[in-house]
Amino acid sequence: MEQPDDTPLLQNRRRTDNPNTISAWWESRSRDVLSFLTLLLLFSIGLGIWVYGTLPTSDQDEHPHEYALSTDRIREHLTKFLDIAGKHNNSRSVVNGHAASAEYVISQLQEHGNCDIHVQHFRSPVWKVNQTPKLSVNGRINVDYIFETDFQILRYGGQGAKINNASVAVVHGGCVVDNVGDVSDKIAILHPTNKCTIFESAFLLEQLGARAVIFVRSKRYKTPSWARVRIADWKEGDPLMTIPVLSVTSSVGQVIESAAPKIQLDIETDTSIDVVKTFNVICVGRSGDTSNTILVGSHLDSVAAGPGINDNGSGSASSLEIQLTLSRIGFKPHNRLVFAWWGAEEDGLLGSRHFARVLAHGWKNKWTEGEAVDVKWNDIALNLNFDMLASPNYIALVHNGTDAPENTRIGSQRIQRVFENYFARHDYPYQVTDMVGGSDFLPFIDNGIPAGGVLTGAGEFKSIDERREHGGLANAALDTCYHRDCDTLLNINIDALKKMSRAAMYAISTLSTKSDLRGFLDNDLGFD
Ligand SMILES: *[C@@H]1O[C@H](CO)[C@@H](O)[C@H](O)[C@H]1NC(C)=O
Ligand SMILES: *[C@@H]1O[C@H](CO)[C@@H](O)[C@H](O)[C@H]1NC(C)=O
Ligand SMILES: *[C@@H]1O[C@H](CO)[C@@H](O)[C@H](O)[C@H]1NC(C)=O
Ligand SMILES: CC(=O)N[C@H]1CO[C@H](CO)[C@@H](O)[C@@H]1O
Ligand SMILES: [Zn+2]
Repeated sequence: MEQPDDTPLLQNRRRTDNPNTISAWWESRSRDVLSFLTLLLLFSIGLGIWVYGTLPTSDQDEHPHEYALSTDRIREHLTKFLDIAGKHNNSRSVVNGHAASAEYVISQLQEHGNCDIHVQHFRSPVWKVNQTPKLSVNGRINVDYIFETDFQILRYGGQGAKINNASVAVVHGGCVVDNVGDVSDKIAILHPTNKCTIFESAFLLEQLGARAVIFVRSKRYKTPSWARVRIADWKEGDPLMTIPVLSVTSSVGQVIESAAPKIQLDIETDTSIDVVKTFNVICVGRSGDTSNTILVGSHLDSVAAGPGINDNGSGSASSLEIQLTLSRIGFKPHNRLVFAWWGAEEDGLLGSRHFARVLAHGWKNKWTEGEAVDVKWNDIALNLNFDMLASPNYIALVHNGTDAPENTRIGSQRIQRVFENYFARHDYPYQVTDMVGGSDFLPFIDNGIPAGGVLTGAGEFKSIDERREHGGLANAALDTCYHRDCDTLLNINIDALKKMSRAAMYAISTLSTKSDLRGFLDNDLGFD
């Protein structure tokens, strides 16, 4: 008699063979096979789950915006900027290729971008030196001083003049009329003080009838100064220097001051200051919370001396491509994005300063009415600034939020941390650098808006330790072509451009998707 079997199929097969012994053997065997298969199955499932769990989801899946950004396309924008500079005396400065660069940015935004474009006009003074200036002393001593070695003309130092045989007035102080003395028809020589700016001194002396002003540089410096003798945040209607303003080294200054009663000076300068009209381009995003606006800025002009492809074309081309990429992938920010391409940065941040003056202080020039920009100052939660992003011998630099004024410090530190997270995730070396001046974040942190950004360095040298950490060349400038005519496409470090533009994209996409941006910016991390 056979035991009823729960597996009829096998039972049938057994019947064809020897009914007794074989069926018992097969029965036990088949149970083994079955449990083996079951175990194998369970094991495979377990293995699968384990493998799946430990398999990293790719960085690309987690940070799609970074990978959507094409370095090649940023390079194409830079090629375009270089073409434009080539057609405008090899420069994209206010008086050369800036307008054509802006037209290119606007046409790209109109064609492929997703924003309302506003143009904001303002005036900017443009300074030019046409001939090498001359300074000589006659009388008890006779010397022709050497330009750039013994003396220098300060930027914005006058409209040019030919002064013969003028006597010298040694001025002490020079900030208030009382302690100036008689300077009328004389060349005033003085040391800068920290009681007033060099412009305030020089302008007072001009109003008191001086024919020229000479500042003596402190002993600490080997060369004369090339500072700007101009109101830092100059606006239409503010005064500018008319008489020449020079700087001499401390030793030349000593000679002139001690011989002053017995010598006369000749000064000849051929310079000009023209006040020209220029503009900012602002692209106001069409979606996202307007009361938590993120303003992404970069400057579009170059210095007069070169095409400015790294400085600061690399920042403006990157932010252009970031806006176009976000439009292309249909990015919907939680917080509105506004992109700005500043004009006249190289003339002292005048574009971003104009923007702050109009929006934060309600300042009006004659174009303000017709050109209202659809952004309120208090709606701007933060500013991200991208300047030079592709220096050939670069160091990845992140602005130090602790440098910001107290009311914007915590927010600026938070922004700094966002960039640091990017470099840490990719294991890229980076350094923290100051945030005290020199670029367009300044009008923001000075007017209550936290800011941050990344950059790759300019004329400063790389130390041996920095070379160990960051690669490249030691004892060489981070950008040897900084502010020079060789700042062309060859001056672009593509690795830096890729790394840094993606850092910018990461910060922009991360911050614009935060659901409580203001809360995030107010949250003190307890930095140093
Ligand atoms: C380029 O420079 C030349 C000579 O200095 C000048 O005549 C010309 O007007 C300049 N062109 C532009 C577009 O600035
Ligand atoms: C220069 O001025 C001094 C002092 O006023 C005068 O003695 C001298 O003759 C002048 N020299 C010339 C070439 O005008
Ligand atoms: C950041 O700035 C603060 C204040 O100026 C300074 O004390 C600190 O050392 C800076 N940090 C770095 C990493 O440079
Ligand atoms: C990062 C950087 O070096 N940017 C430069 C852009 O141009 C301004 C004006 O010349 C410089 O001061 C900045 O340093
Ligand atoms: Zn510059």
